[in-house]
Order: sequence, then structure tokens, then C-alpha cells
Amino acid sequence: MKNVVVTGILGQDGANMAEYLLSRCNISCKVYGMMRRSANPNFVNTKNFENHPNFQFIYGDLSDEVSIDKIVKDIQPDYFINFAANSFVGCSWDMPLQVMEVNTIGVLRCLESIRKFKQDCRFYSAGSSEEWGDVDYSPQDIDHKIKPRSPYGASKAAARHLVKVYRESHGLYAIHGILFNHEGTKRGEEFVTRKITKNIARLKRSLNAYAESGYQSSIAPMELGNLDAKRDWSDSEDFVEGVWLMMNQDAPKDYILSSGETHSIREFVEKAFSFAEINGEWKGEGLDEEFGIYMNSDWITLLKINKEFFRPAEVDLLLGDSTPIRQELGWKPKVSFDKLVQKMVDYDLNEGGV
Ligand code: GDR
Repeated sequence: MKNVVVTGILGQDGANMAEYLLSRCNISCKVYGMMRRSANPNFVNTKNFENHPNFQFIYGDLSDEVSIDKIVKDIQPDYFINFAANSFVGCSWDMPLQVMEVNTIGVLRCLESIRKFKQDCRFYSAGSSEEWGDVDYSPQDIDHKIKPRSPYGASKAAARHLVKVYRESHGLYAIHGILFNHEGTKRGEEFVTRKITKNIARLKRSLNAYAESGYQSSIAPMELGNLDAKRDWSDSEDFVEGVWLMMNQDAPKDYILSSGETHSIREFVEKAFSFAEINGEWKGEGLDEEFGIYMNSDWITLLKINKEFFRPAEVDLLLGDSTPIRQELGWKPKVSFDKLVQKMVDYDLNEGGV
């Protein structure tokens, strides 16, 4: 039985990783899911496995080295998978010091604890395509220059250097996988994909109520920022399997996980509305652009643009080249872009939309 510490257990990737290790992985694992102490933790993402006999919640905080030291010393993990982070790029301009403290110094604390107390523990650091920022070429490969556009991107780039330094100086099995955008039904609502699918579920209910009320009720549109940014989106459940492959190579090596396709936010919006069978249209331009629908010959605005959701510096285009992990480790994603959008819309229209 392998001891695995997974940080960020209440978040999308931590929960998907634990679920994979406990139910589909070929190695038997005892999973310790690390969470921070907080007044009202949200366990919605862990409900499928939190009572599994090989699962245990543990308290810890990346900003507190005493807690990380204690976890590594007491549990003696074989693997330490770090998904804990301040992962929202948009707020990283508002709290840059906290972002560096958690995303960079937090990684350093993990590396130091492993160096001191369990040198053969394999460590995974969650890197990001945001490290490349304003890209020089597409698709981006692992050798692309580091050019972050946000404090978040800079924090992940710095962590990447630290992982390399610890690997080369102390011989640790430490890797920094570069993950492009990855989504799913456990995704937080501050990220654009889940914000869209949750809002579409709400709008679907509002449109039904509007028709039932004899076209009397009012409908609050969703508000988004830049619709023209392009992202390389995948399913987080596919990615955690790729992370596990990276953790089980003969020698540590960093890889990219990506779908190899890029789509604009606008395309995601259109697909999501169409899977919800809301056949609307765009009108207007720039900040006045809207997506809406005619009902009873009234124009109903379903989406409008809000300047507040634009970023001080945008990453316009991301497209990842994941050929090396596909060829060398046999990783293969199962969920296409269309399937991902459909899965999220269906979930929010049914169980997740309340
Ligand atoms: P991203 O994800 O910054 O790419 O980072 P996010 O979903 O937040 O933004 C994607 C793109 O959508 C545009 N956008 C909006 N974004 C949000 N959140 N809300 C809006 O209303 C909105 N309108 C338009 C953004 O400008 C951006 O271009 C994600 C995170 O998971 C990181 O932690 C991870 O490292 C990277 O993906 C890979």
C-alpha cells in the first residue's frame, strides 16, 4: 500500500486525483487529503470518496511549514501531490503577495520537508500554461520561454525553477507538470467555464418561468469579460491520470498535459447555450455586445459584457503540444471539447445547478 498526500483536496484536481487513486488506479493507495482549517469548508467535491476506508482528511496549510513538516514526518508519504494553490489568475493582481506565498513559497516548504524527512518521496508540483503568457509560437511545447502575464503566472514559473533546483541539487524525484486549462463538474464557479454552465442552468429555469408567467418575470443576464481569449481546454479527470503517469516514470521528467485544440470563450458560450437548447444570437459590438433570444417578440438579454471581468493583462491564446507524454508514457485523453461542454451543461441543468 502506497501512502499518498494530496493537497487541495476540496478543489477540483485534488478531489479528482483522490477519486482516481481510490477507485481506478492499479496501485493500492492510502490517500491523505490535505485541507486548510476554515470555518465553513465545502465538501461537495469529496462526497464520492470521503468515507472510503483508505481515505483520510488531514489539516495542513502551505503557508505554515510546521504543518507540512509534521505531515511528511508522520505520514512518510511515498507520493506528495500538490494541488493546493491560489489558482484564480483574475484575483492574483489583487493579492500578489499571498499568491507568491502559497504558490511559490508553499512549494518550497513541501520540497524542504521532503528533503529533510522523506527524501525518496515523489513530489508533484502543479505548473500552468500561464507561465508562458504572451506566447511566441503555437503550439507551445515544454521549451517555450517563460513569459508570465500575471502574478499567478509568475508564481508558478518561480515554483518551476525551485522544483528543478531541488531535483538537481538534492536528487529528489520532483516534477512540475505544465497543465493547460482543465475543467469539469467539480470546477469552481469563479472560472469562466463553470460560470457559464451554472448561469446557463439558471437562465434555462428563468426562461421557463418567464414563459409560464405569461412573459411577466424579469431575467438577469450573466456577465462576462473578454470573449475572444482562446484556451486549450480538457477534462480534469483525464489530467489526473496523466499526473499519475508522470509520478511513476523511471526518472523524473516534466511534461505538458493539453488537448491540442484551442477555442475562444465565445465558442464555449455558443456551444453551452446550444447544448441547453437555448437558440440565441449575438448582437452589438465591443462592450455593448450581447447574447440573447427573442421570446414573445421581446429581446431577452442572456449575456452581457462587464469591463470588471477583463484582466489588466490578458493571455490571448494558449494551445499546448502534449505529444511527448502521449508518445512516451501512453497518456490519452478520453473527453473531447464538445463532450466536456455537454457534460458540464448537463450536470448543471440537473444535479449541479441548484
Ligand atoms: P485561466 O482560467 O485564467 O485561463 O486559468 P479562467 O477560466 O479564469 O479564464 C479563462 C479566460 O476566460 C476569460 N474570461 C473570464 N474569466 C473568468 N474567470 N470570468 C469571467 O467572467 C470571464 N470572462 C472572460 C479570461 O479573461 C481568460 O482569458 C486557469 C486556472 O485554472 C489556472 O489555475 C490554471 O493554471 C490555468 O487555467 C491553466
